Amino acid sequence: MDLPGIAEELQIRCFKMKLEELGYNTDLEKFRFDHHLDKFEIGRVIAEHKERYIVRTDKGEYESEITGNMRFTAKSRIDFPAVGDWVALATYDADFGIIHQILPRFSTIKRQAVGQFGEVQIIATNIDAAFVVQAIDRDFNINRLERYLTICNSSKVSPIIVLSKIDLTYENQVAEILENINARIKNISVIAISNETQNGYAEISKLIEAGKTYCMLGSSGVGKSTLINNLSGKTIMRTDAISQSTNKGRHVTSHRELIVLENGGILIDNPGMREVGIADSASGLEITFDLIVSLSQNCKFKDCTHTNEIGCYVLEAIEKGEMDKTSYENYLKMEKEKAHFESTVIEKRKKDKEFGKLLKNYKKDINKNKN
Ligand SMILES: Nc1nc2c(ncn2[C@@H]2O[C@H](COP(=O)(O)OP(=O)(O)O)[C@@H](O)[C@H]2O)c(=O)[nH]1
Ligand SMILES: [Mg+2]
Ligand SMILES: [Zn+2]
Repeated sequence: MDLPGIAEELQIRCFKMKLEELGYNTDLEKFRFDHHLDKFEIGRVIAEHKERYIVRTDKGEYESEITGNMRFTAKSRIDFPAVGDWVALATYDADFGIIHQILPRFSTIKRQAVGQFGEVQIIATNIDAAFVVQAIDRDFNINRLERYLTICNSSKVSPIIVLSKIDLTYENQVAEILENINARIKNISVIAISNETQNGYAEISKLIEAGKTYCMLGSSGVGKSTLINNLSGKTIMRTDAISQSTNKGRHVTSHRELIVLENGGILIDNPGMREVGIADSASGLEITFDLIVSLSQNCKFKDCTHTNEIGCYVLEAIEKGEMDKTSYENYLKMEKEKAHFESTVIEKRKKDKEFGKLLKNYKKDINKNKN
């Protein structure tokens, strides 16, 4: 009898079972196998803070850093690990690890970094669906909602809209807002909830599937962490009321950003975002504003900008009341941002290239002087 073989197999099975609870799947296992990563542990990044990562494997949690080589070859933020990533990890001691490789991401939610044009920032990776949360109070803004949807659509992540804090208003106001959303945004589920009364929780729970990963998107203070805590039945995420006077305590990063619910669903919380810039969301815009895309096929000119052209079908539709004017204006604004983003990326690449040349010549000069 081949006892070690059986033991080994059991161990492998056990290893897979546990990682699967974190969302590990056969595609990732195939990659691990094909790339001979068996000398590493496989784990998922469950929190990040200033280039230190907490990685969860089947054996526990490891505070981790990346290899020097990984940092050296990184071309942008995209090449660094992010919450949601699967990584190959060398572990040392009971709780320290070095990340050697990021396994392929099946989806990446990113945005334009605030104040750094041309730079993108990863919000989370390997996400199946995103809950876009807006509170029904003064946070509510359909333009911003379309912005989040565009980000989801360009990331291949399906969005679900969550309207929170409905306990703060009357039922007919909730109905009115739902109507407004439905007039502009089609084919996306909208769930109205209250973290106080837990109204709407059943509907949300029904959507969450075991082994799938969900990300919370939305401004600070809308109730994302409270929702995760309540769904998990534990206080895992730090909740945080915004202090309007000092602005302090705004971006409270919780210790763990990725958690597994009892029903097997995996949730990623997100520190709030004050701005969500549009990065490379060309296809995202087209999906979110599919009505504009289908209307524009009838425009007289192929390169119609839908702003002042004669024979523009989009403008005609607005005139006839078939297309929402504010939604159209929101589209134009994001389209402009996208164009600006693209041009700054090109500009940045040019500068990087020039700098590279400069460095090369400089090195040449030094070598010349040496000889
Ligand atoms: N009335 C009401 N307050 C809520 C609701 N959800 C969250 N809050 C409160 O709003 C504040 C911010 O909540 P938090 O979950 O930290 O928001 P986050 O920044 O989106 O994670 C806290 O004081 C919560 O108690 C809700 O549905 N109704
Ligand atoms: Mg929070
Ligand atoms: Zn047009």
